[in-house]
Amino acid sequence: MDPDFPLWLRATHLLNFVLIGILLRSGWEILSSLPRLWWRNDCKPGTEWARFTRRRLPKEEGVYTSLMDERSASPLLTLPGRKNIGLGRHWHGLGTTLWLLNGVVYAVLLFATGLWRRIIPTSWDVFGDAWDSLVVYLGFGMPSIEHFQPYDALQMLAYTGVIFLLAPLLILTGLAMSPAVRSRFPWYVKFWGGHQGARSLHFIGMVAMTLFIVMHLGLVFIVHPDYNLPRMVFGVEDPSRYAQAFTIALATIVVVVAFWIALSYLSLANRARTQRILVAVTEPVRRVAFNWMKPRMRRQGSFTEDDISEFHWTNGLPPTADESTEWLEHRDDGFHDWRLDVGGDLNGRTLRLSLDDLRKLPKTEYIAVHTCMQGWSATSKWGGVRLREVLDLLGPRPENARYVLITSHGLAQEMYDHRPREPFYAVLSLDDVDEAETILAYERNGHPLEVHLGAPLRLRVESQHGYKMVKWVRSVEWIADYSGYGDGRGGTREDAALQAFNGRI
Ligand SMILES: Nc1nc2c(c(=O)[nH]1)N[C@H]1C(S)=C(S)[C@@H](COP(=O)(O)O)O[C@H]1N2
Ligand SMILES: [Mo]
Repeated sequence: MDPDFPLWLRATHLLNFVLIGILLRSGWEILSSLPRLWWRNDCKPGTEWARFTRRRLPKEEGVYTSLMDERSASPLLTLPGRKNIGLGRHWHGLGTTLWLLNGVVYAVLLFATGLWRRIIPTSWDVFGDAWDSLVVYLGFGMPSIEHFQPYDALQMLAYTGVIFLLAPLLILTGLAMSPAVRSRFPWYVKFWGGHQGARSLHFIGMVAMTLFIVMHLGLVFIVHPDYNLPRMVFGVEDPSRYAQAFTIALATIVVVVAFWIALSYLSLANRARTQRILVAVTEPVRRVAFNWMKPRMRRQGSFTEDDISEFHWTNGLPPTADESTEWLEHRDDGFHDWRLDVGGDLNGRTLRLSLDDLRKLPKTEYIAVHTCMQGWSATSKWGGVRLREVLDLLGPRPENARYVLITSHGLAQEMYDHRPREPFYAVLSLDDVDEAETILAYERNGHPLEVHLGAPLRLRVESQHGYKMVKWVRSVEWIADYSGYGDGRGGTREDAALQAFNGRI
């Protein structure tokens, strides 16, 4: 006899439990890096609708950085814990990929086998019946077993809602936070109320999912567990095997929770290794899913003057005397003698361009949303010169050039393991360099760039998060390979926070 709850159903159910735990825990890690939520897309201090920190934000721009706002969470609770947003994001990416695969297998088999009929309601009566069940539960009673066929109306509504509304909402709002998606489909991010709308809805969806899991787990053990548990474990309705099923279910939960926590400590035991492994397995998915997206921000539906923000968060403070006296001197004389070094070994020469030289090149201007991977955003009009055009002043691209290295006058704000702070740099792939919106910006909202936002020149790459957008730029050059720079991961945030090179999400 075929079991009522076939093996594929029980297996996807168990896997779903494991993966949702990974998603929740890594999601909390990401949230702990900026423990506040907004609806306003400039994240102006004091306007957050929720916060999970006692710290008050200074109202002034450019004195407080988002790295300062990061909270350390326990590895018992988050994945991996202890201020590791880079690894948390990798786990979230891997978790999402596996969860989507598992979900697709489940949905296909659900419809192929006809089992969808016991989950998706096909009659309006379900609402009345669900109400009756609810009234029984609220009176601390429970509906008798005949109501469960195998699910009662309340279960059908809850399961249908979670699988076909809540899960898609989480996926869609998650996607809306990818810079690659935003640069290619600006209207899509606007649809969700901007980056902060998507982020807040993603959070609310997470809370709903968590509440569902708690209720679901509780009720399975409280309401006719002698039917539920043998079905879930053995696939058949057999109350005589209740004790056995109960033991297996409980042991499984203990093992899964231990597994979640073990992932945190294993990740923390060797963070560099964890990054290597997670990046290796998530990279192919990112490539297929995001790397083809090219910015289309100047098209209809893009951001307009009305979107420009009142406030702009900061990450990384201007160079101090121990970082660059050179930059401080330039700042003090209005960047008059400041020069951008263009070129290096591959070209065999270096051009030194002044701000005036750059201003004489064709100007590119567009309105764009800046997002930090930690979660804040701000919209500005950026003006500057295409990176590709600056590099072209050196002549054709050297044949062995695979990347562009951009260096800064400042040091990294902090590194993991409290290692010495390295000079801030970023490496761009040729695809990013060739995007028309990849610019060296000297203006914001029509004014020369502010000191805390990177004066006199900063990078903008619209299909990436902020960590690629080097401020206080010192030099740009073609390179063949990035393994010799910093820790060899292709950028300071890759080195310091173990973020993925060419992340795009
Ligand atoms: N030189 C330098 N550039 C930097 C940083 C930094 O610390 N130093 N932080 C990066 C990060 S993580 C972000 S989110 C953006 C923040 O840009 P903003 O301070 O102009 O808002 O700058 C990027 N560029
Ligand atoms: Mo950032």
